[in-house]
Amino acid sequence: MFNPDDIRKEFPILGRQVHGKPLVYLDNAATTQKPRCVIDAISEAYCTINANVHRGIHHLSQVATEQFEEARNKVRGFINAAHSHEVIFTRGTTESINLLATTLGNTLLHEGDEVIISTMEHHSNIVPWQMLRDRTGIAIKVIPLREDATLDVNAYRQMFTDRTRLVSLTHVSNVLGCTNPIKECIDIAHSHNVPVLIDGAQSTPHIKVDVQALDADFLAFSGHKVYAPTGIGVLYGKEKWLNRLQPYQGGGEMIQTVRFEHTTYNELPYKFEAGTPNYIGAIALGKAIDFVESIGIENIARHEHALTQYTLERLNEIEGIRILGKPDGSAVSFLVGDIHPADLGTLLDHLGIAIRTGHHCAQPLIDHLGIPGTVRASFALYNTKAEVDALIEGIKRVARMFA
Ligand code: C6P
Repeated sequence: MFNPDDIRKEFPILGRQVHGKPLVYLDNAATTQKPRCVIDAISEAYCTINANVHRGIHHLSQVATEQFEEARNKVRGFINAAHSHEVIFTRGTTESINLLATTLGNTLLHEGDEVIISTMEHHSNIVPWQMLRDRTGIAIKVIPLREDATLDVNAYRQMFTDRTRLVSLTHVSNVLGCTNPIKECIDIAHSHNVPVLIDGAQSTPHIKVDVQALDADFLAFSGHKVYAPTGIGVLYGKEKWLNRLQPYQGGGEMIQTVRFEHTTYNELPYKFEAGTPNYIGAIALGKAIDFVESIGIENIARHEHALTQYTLERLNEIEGIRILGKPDGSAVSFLVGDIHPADLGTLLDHLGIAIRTGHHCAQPLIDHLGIPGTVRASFALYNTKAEVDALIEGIKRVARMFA
């Protein structure tokens, strides 16, 4: 039985107070808290098996390498990739997208080629393509939104030309909390022989993302949003695509032979993992995946969805409430009358309630909506209805102060 009250006991930080009040942590889209098993895995790895991976003949290095590769295989299972060598460890979603943009730009994209993104992208899925545009002369095309702030799939359908080379799209918006029809978008792109990168930063922690069922060509996500530590993330790529790309960075591990005249590169995935990887982070990510799978991603999705629905219901009690878009996942963005999001966020913080305010690293979306920013509550598996009630009472209290 899924019981958030039991699950909370696994997260030491949830027991602390902030400004003398019990912590109500509703900023999970920014980062999730860590269960004790993940925290312990980091400590245990440093205390018992720490050694550089893929380098040493000695026992510790071999055990560390085994655990590192086991973690890669856990990630493979988590996203149902066909092969573990299709899983590249990075620092997070941002580095994964930069890796792909850089290497596509060095290899397959040329002046006049087009990359399609959407109005609701995070800066991590905008700026790397702009940098590539400035370097190579590619064009960026932006999928518009409908009146209700959902993706305009009909407009998207019309955007393909014979120069379209990639679609790079967020699965779930970090601001609007809506889930894009990613399978449909992938099918449309594939009908034009165009590959798709899914920004899975906000989907992988909350819903099953099966790269084979979706037929995704690439997927980027961050460990720290899936209960793992910071500094570890993943770029998944289909073998056939990764084999066509040149390495991202040069250094140790990504080579086969190095001579001053000529260097040959390692096989997948190592070709894209120059230097000492964050193997402790990867091992801890493996532990976090074990944790999520022991609870069941479907149970997590159901629980968070119910919390979101309950939040929407209760927010509607508040005079002047404006919900942005059509949230159907684990995050809700809103505004209350004329209260500036930063003011509301600061006052809620004094009640021990952690939410995020501002543009959420999606300035073009915020500009499109014509607002100064939003207040965002975002949920994880350990959040409860009582915490939603605390949020609503907090907002009402702030609203009374501004009345
Ligand atoms: N969004 C938020 O509070 P990194 O920083 O690399 O782990 O993730 C970047 C990123 C990429 N795409 C989407 C859709 C995201 O939501 C994020 C991170 C956080 O909304 C921090 S800005």
